[in-house]
Amino acid sequence: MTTLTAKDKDAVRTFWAKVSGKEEDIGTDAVARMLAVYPQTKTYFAHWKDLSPSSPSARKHGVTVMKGVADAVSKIDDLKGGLLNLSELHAFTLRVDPANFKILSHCLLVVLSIKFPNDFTPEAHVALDKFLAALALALAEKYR
Ligand code: HNI
Repeated sequence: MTTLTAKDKDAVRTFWAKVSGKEEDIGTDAVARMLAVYPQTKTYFAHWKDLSPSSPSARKHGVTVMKGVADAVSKIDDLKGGLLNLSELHAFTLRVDPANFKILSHCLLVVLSIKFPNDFTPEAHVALDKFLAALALALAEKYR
């Protein structure tokens, strides 16, 4: 995996500053897309009352995920160490197949590109793609 350069990290932090205040909408859209486009992801949310992409549960989970991503941005220099607890939760308690981390990352990238068409330059795209790949890898850390 390509490592994040200092420039990439700066680009991620700068982009994330723009996300601030819009987390709820972005997270909701990303989770809604995940459920709609990759319906196999619904298996993890069988306990929700309503599994449709526009459900209050999807919105709530969107907020949760975005808090996790924001936390990861703050730990960008040590994602593996910083996200150990979250990795453990997904690996042992929730038992989420790590393939799904890539799916959600992709959905998030799509939503960011739609919401911030001017800021989503090729450089920002590369940096965010690398960051989300590193985040997915860090979340998968505890699986073995
Ligand atoms: Ni995920 C709970 C962060 C991907 C299924 N998830 C959380 C929590 C955070 C979080 C934060 C709350 C933890 C707590 O309660 O202490 N999840 C993230 C992040 C990503 C991610 C940052 C990737 C970018 N999670 C996924 C994926 C799935 C997933 C891809 C399944 C498709 N997560 C869950 C489930 C829960 C969860 C299930 C429990 C919450 C619930 O409502 O059931």
